[in-house]
Amino acid sequence: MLQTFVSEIKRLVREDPANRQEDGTPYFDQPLVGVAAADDPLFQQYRQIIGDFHLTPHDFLPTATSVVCWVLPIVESTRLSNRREERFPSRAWARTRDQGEVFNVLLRRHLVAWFEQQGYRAVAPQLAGSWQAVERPDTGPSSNWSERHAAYVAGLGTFSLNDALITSRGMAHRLGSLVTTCPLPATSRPYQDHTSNCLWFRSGTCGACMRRCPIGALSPRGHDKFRCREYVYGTIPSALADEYQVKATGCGLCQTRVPCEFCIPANKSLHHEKIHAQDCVDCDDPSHRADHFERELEIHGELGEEQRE
Ligand code: B12
Ligand code: SF4
Ligand code: SF4
Repeated sequence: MLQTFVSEIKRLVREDPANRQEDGTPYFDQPLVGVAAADDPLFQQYRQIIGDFHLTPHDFLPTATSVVCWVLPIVESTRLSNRREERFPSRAWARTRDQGEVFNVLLRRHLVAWFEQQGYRAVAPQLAGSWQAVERPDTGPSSNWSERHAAYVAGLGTFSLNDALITSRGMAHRLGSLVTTCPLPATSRPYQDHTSNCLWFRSGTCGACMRRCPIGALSPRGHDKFRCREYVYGTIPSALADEYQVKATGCGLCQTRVPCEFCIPANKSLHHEKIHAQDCVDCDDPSHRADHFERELEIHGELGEEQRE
């Protein structure tokens, strides 16, 4: 059954005209799919980790046995266009947030109907009447069903310094999920803890996403969600919504031109970006940048005194 489901979601991503940009390029590449058991203890633990407002799969569908999650990787041309930006998202990124999510909503609906055609019940929490946006001083803007946390249980990726989920296809993606009574085998979680894929937590290096955020919403203390939201839902749409012909623009600068953009970053890596040198911050031409290389080396095995120096 899982294979038939995976074939169906892949077919929709490949063939559905709603997954097409203005020039015919898809919004999203082929999806990653993971399954969690509806009674996985993590869903109960999320009521402490996230907050007591967070619902479990059984709150959405009391007889649910499985939670199916998918990752829709954003296509390379869109990622490349956002990499070039320093202040606001590219048009392609904004349209992916706006129109790409319209496709993701259709996908949730279609996949719920697909399970029902197979004789099971299914609910997409994000579209359910009981789904709610929640705001509290301790959690900031959040919701009572976090698709990233569901995808973490389903073995699809781990959290990061900038909060995004780093999957085997990186963090430039959108997520979807549904709960169903169809019994499916749970996917294993190929990580040690909830931040294993992020270099900041894994090896105390990187921090590239902090330098990418144009408003300083990322710091060693993490993600200032209030500041980020004001920018993503206030400043950027005010400046660009009409020009891009969208309602929502997103931002995602911290998800592009970073080592975790399209893969799980390796410890031993060479990372290159263009930065403003301290003495040229006031330069009039924004295309003038200094080259900034970061090289991380991981050495295995016994080393002699001389080799250590
Ligand atoms: C509210 C919201 C926002 C808020 C707050 C974001 C946030 N970090 O929570 C604002 C408006 C700022 C926002 C902005 C953006 N968002 Co938004 N947003 C949501 C929404 C609706 C709910 C998120 C939620 O409930 N989070 C719950 C909170 C509590 O999670 P958290 O703070 O990240 O969790 C931390 C703790 O739980 C902690 N933790 C501590 N101990 C433990 C232990 C364990 C075991 C675990 C697992 C975790 C854990 O780990 C986490 C990281 O620190 C979701 C859709 C959905 N229903 O999921 C989209 C969603 C998260 N957004 C998304 C995106 C893409 C964006 C933007 C990039 C905008 C854009 N499209 O360009 C920016 C990115 C900002 C950022 N750096 O995260 C995607 C994320 C996909 C991805 N790549 O990860 C989602 C999933 C939408 C979707 N369906 O694809 N968003
Ligand atoms: S850019 Fe670096 S520090 Fe930021 S989330 Fe990615 S791996 Fe972690
Ligand atoms: S999405 Fe938020 S945190 Fe990321 S670069 Fe934009 S404003 Fe900064």
